[in-house]
Amino acid sequence: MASEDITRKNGEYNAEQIQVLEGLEPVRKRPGMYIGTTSSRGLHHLVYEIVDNSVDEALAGYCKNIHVVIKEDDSIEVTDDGRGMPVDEHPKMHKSALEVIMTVLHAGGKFGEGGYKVSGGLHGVGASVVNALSESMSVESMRDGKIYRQEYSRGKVLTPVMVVGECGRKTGTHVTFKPDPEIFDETVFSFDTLESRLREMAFLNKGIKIILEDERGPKKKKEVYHYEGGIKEYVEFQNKNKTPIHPSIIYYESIKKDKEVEIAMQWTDAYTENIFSYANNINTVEGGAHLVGFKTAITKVVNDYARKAKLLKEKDPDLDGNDIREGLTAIVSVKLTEPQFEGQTKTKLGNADMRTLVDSVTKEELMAFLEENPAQAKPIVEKALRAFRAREAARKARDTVRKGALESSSLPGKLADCSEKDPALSEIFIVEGDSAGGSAKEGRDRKTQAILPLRGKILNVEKASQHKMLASDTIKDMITAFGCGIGEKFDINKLRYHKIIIMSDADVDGAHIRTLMLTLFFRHMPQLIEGGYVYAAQPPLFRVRVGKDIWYTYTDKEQEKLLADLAKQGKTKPEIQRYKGLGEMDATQLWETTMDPKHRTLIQITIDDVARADQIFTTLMGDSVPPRRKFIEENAQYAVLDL
Ligand code: TSJ
Repeated sequence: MASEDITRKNGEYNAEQIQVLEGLEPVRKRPGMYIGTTSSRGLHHLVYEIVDNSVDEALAGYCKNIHVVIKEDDSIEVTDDGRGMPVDEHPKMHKSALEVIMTVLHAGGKFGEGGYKVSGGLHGVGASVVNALSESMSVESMRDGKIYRQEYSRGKVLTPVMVVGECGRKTGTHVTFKPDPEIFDETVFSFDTLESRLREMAFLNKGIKIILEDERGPKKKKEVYHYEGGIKEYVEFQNKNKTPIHPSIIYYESIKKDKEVEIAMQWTDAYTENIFSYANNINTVEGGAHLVGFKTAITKVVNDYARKAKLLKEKDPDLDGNDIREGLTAIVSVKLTEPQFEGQTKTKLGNADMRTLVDSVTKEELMAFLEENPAQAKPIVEKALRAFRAREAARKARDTVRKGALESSSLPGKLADCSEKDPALSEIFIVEGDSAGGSAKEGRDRKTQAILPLRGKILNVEKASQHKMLASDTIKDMITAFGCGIGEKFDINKLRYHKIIIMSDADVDGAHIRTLMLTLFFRHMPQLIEGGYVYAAQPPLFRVRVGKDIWYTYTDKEQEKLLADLAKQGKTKPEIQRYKGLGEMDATQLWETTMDPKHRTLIQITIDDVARADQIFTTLMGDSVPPRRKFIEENAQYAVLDL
């Protein structure tokens, strides 16, 4: 395997620069190794992998427009107006550069100066992996007045690189591919998922225009993502359903030869902080050097300013970083030539020089903003002061509560605990309503399944301070039952159940309750979701009986199919019961359909896209009603689970 680092000479691209590693068979054998998963997530990843190539071309300064189309048959078409992929012959392999890029694993050109190759980042497995995992793929490169084309199937070349036409002065690359159903569990693309990532890409790379079109079904869609303001517009977008406490979005950038920093921020009246950090367009979920630099600088600058402006008295203690960041929406985006990705999910930036750079740029720029805009600085400092006082009050409330309900030795009275002590083998069902709670207690497996019935409304934590939240009995019960505490003292290692299962009705109210609980978890115990401990139970929608045979179905589609099958078998007049709520099932039915690990379906709650999840919760739970109504109308009951 040749893997020496080859840099380009005279700014010219040579086929020699392509690093040659191996063929594509391993990719089809072990797709998970290359794209993480063959689920829907892996499927969408293919699109990002291809689009990254065009974004690289844009970052190198040669491409403005990227056009993505979901075709009628769920194949994908990506077109850009860059230089067109090189087609010159590789001297050793005697193949066109284009063919090498498409058919050889880890083959890729180096962009050298002037660009940050994002596709070298998190996954960055390249076009050949997409090719290997597609039942069909074709590439066209428009270069030097000619259109070159090659076709493939499951990574194998079908045709040589041929000139198929002329294109005059036009240049660019055009790719189509259809993911292989032999590989993927799911081959239907979600417009929303693609939209979310492509929009994010457009925000992160100001000026590039990405068009997303959906040619499927009766409702064709077309969206254009094009932001001259870049991440400044991203903050505006994130805050569109929130209430800013000062008018300007603070924005600054620093562009050096091989390092770029771009930051935008604005404070709102929310109780949570929303800082999204990126390195080379990759969401650094685990943070890292750039984020540390940013946080340190903000804490120092706001404190220094507050003292200078006498908003903080000499005897007052320094404001805490957490208090300063309450309600802050910020995007921290850095680009660098050799990113070091660390951490469990390789989403933590390790490059220490990014900490000092972001720190120094932020100190200078944020201080300048506060000093030049005292009328905007004041509400920012006052918000931090209020947060500080609220946090003190919450701490006091916690201290009192800890002696009582939050003490893990005194579990809530309503909890029917399981006898198993190993958290890995224990699960807790959070059940809405007393009658369902009763059936669940009766029907459960007492060894491994605990039941916590919830009475009354769950507090909407989106609109309440931590202080108020800790006064809510339902929330206190959950915190105590889980055993890991709340706030700074939260300790995931003390979690008493490795499955927390939300069991609510399959209707709009049930979805609402689920959303309230997920909001609580997402905002105050995100480690529960990140750790994969949170699930939603799936109760059946129908019970169908013919004589002694009984079937349960969980979706309308399943029900239709069952009824059709029964009709074919001549089983007419089935007795159909539609479950309006969990309360309608007796203990045995509830066990059989929803709780028995052998037969139930659990939906694990995951959050891939924190920015989108934040918006969904703000929209669903925040103050402004019209966007909420629109969201609910568009997403019905599935929205909440499709984060
Ligand atoms: F690789 C691919 F098929 F996935 C793909 C590549 C898909 C799409 C939609 C676009 C691209 C692509 C590649 N767009 N633009 C480029 N540019 C180059 O590959 C390129 C062009 C010129 C030079 C040069 O030095 O002259 C170098 C490169 C790497």
